[in-house]
Amino acid sequence: MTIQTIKTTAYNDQKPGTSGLRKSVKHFKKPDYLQTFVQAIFNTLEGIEGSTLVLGGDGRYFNREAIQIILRMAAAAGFGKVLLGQGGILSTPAASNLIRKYAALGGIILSASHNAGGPEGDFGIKFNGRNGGPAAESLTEAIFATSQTIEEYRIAPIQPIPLDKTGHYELAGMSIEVIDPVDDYLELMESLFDFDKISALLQSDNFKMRFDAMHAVTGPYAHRILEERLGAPTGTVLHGAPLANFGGGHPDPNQAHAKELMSLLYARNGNIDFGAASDGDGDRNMILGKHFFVTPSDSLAILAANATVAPAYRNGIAGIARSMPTSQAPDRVAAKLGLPCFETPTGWKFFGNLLDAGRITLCGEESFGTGSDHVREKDGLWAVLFWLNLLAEKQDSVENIVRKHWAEYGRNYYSRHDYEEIDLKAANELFSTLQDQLPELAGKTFGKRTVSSADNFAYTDPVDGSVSKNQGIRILFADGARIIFRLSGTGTQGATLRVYLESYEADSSKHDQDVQEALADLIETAGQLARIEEFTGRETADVIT
Ligand code: VG1
Ligand code: CO
Repeated sequence: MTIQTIKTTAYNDQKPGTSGLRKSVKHFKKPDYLQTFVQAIFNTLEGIEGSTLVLGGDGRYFNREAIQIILRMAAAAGFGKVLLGQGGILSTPAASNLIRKYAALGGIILSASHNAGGPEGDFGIKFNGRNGGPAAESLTEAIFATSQTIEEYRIAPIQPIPLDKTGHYELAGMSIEVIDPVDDYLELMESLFDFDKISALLQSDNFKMRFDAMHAVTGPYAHRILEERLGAPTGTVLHGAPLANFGGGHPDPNQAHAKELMSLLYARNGNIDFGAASDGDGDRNMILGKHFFVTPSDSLAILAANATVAPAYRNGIAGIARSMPTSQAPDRVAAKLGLPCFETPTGWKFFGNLLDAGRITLCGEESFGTGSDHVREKDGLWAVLFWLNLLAEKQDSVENIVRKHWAEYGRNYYSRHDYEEIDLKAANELFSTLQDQLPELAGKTFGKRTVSSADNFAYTDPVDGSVSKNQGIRILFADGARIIFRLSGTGTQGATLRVYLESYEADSSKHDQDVQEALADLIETAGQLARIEEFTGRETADVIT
């Protein structure tokens, strides 16, 4: 079959952000925009000939068209085989698992994660490498460089293949396996957790759970695993049908966007004991108890402290890593267990080397991301099953488990304030204002707290020595409190300012404060130092989690 070579003009804005290339659907529909980026990936990769590519996405608008294009380009590039999720569906952690399990060269995951979908929403594309993890910075830089000089792309002139039933196709010398997206993932989860115990819990009359798939990719996974395999009553999974526009909302599992689940768990006479949700591509998780929200940073700390309840981690864990803005709660657990604890920049790609080298077993981010060495992505349903395993083992409520943890380790009051879609120029000015103050901040006192140090976070990877600079401004206080400022690398409109606030309280008689009240002085200090209202024109944050 003759491969077509199509002349094209390079774009100069295909720089991947925190997690792949993310733009509005409209942007992705510019002439050959997707093709140019995919060709840049293929031109950058080595060893394509005859190798396997994993392909799937979160089901959002443009997913199916993009898949047909990528299949034809993969055939032209010389891949031997594509493993494709049925219906074009693969959650991010399931794709990571498939890459590892079937020794693929890598995978392309079509998702803009928690960003809204639909014709007016966002689209995205990420490349994961042989280890199943997001491409390292060196690779994304190389792809970006290639994308700017692309002059043509190559595509096989084959017909679209049917996506909706499993099957095998041979096209242009490449085989395509359309596989069930859940099978391999379910098998992996069965190998990690005590399914008998979890099953007994989910079927008991004293325990009620709701899982909100937010009309995103985890619907099929949750129906199959929680309801069919583990026997949770039908109706446990909410919004389980993936929709191209996620029903119109942001598939972002947090207090602001998972309102319906929040109201179920917080209902005055509610009887739901455990609530959970995941995001567009299935890598995030939110954990709720009855009238109780578990801060993602606490969740990582609690899972680490109790890891041995799960068969996979019965012999203990090697170490923990958290992204820099994540609260220091996990550090206290690591210290007590005598384990190493690493602080990485935001984004899962920075955990890959530590996981590959066996230096950590668990890792997480404040942004509702938790994971382990079972794959190289954060994993929403994995976290939910881990919590279910913990609840089944402890026979205690979510709230009690968290309160006991605080009593033992102290509580890290924590919150993130997001100012969305602000003016890019103003955001940059805000950052230079902060940067200019950094040298003089140490020793200054704000209310009851004194700054111990202030810097712009830089990370040296302990495994390969690579250095990543400008990863967020940190203001650290002598009492363990912190204020961190970052600009989002996943937004598609203007700039999004993230302000992360943390304050430590050892005294368990003071663990009942309202989070925003406990952090009120830090919120004020952050506002003063960064002149937030002046630069953003907003009195308060748009989203508070
Ligand atoms: C956000 C989160 C970050 C996460 C990233 C991808 O990035 O803060 O912790 O790794 O999203 O998650 P940013 O640059 O906007 O702060 V996902 O679920 O979009 O793949
Ligand atoms: Co995601």
